[in-house]
Amino acid sequence: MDIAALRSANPDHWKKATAIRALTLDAVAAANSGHSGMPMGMADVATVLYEKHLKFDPANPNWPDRDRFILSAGHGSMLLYSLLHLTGYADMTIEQIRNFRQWGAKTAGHPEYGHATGIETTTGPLGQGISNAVGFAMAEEMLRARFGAKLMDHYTYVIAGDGCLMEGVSQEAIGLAGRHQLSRLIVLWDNNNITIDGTVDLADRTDQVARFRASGWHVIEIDGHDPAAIDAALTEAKTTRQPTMIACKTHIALGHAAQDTSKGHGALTNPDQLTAAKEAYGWPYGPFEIPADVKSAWENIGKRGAATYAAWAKRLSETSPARQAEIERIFNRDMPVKLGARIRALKKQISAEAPKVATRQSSEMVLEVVNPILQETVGGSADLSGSNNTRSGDMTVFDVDNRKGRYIHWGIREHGMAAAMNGMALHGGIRPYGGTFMCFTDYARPAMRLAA
Ligand SMILES: Cc1ncc(C[n+]2csc(CCOP(=O)(O)OP(=O)(O)O)c2C)c(N)n1
Repeated sequence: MDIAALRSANPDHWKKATAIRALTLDAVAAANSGHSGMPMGMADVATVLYEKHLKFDPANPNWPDRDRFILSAGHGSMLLYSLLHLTGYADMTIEQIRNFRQWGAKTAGHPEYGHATGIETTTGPLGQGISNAVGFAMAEEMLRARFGAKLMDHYTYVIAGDGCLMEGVSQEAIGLAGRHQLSRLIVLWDNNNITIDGTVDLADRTDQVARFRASGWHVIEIDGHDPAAIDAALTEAKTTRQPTMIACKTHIALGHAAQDTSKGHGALTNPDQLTAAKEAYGWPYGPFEIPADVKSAWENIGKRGAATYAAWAKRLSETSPARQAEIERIFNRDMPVKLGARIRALKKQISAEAPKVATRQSSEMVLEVVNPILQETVGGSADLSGSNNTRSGDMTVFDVDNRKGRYIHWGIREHGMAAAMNGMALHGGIRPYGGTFMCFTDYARPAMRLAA
């Protein structure tokens, strides 16, 4: 790869992307562990995404109508931590970056939900993030249908690697997204042909482009180091009726001696090679040092969302008080007052009548009371609706032409169902539940473990 040519082609972009690469190299070197190659390879894609497309406001990180960014390739956590630090998330200080992977720091080896703002979900177990993202995108569709595009109108972006796409759960996610035409879901595939053991063909020869197309996705193939191509692909992705996969051809550990090798995947800590990489980048700064012009360019990107947030908050304030209260309630996960009285009445009735019913029937009796009151519940089953009794009488089926539907036919996809439900819950405004038979919950276990 001709680094000098990349530098001179887009000097301003190069400096911003290089800040990510340099912070990654420094943090991994200081920790003496971590994954350098993926953030170095995807820095260009991430820079264009945050600079030109992602709707976010570091000052209001829980804004319900923000775009969601899911780092499915969670081992590349320094990509996310760098972005959060550079764009000005208050809790992602340079001290946190310096303490990458240290006890008590927010900057865990893999991003953990709740440790720092801007981390939308816990990733690390490959395949989970892209599968969570299906739930995030479904939640957005449902809430846009319920509250209107003035209040709910955002995208879910995912960075996924070869490992995410090899994990079986990704097929369940891809199939669901294609079937439901989740056009607000945009996956950026880090197509670098490298995993830990070597090149991808050691273990896989799937034509990923054909695979996504066969599942109903729009696919775009680009050079993942060309900012104009990245920008154009993201723009195109927003015009389609299908979910979009952008295959970003990249070089793992770009500009380092380990570039394009499996050595580049992990911790690049050799001091001479680190110095040589920074020299090639034209980055003469000390460890963790970001020059003021680059930092302020990134901070300006972070401030860009403030006006969009303010406009959204104004639109919210102009809707009816009842609607405002409802949005606040569902995102705060509060219960409607009348639910308690209805549950008490049901308990009283059941204890008086003492009916002999199967557990799935008693579950259904509760759902019949809860669902009409709790409009944020979303039910479903992995093709066992009639056996699990998960659909209450008031629920219609979620589909392309019925985004208000609150019942999902997940198909025979227990793992994908559970992972998507995690995404819905993390999106906020939705309370998902799903059913299958007890023995098949083993198929959903990785996602259930993450939920726990
Ligand atoms: C479920 C699961 N299995 C194994 C791993 C360990 N692991 C972390 S990264 C990785 C290789 C992933 O390759 P790729 O997605 O191509 O990442 P890149 O080499 O491009 O950084 C593996 C096997 C994991 N994180 N999750």
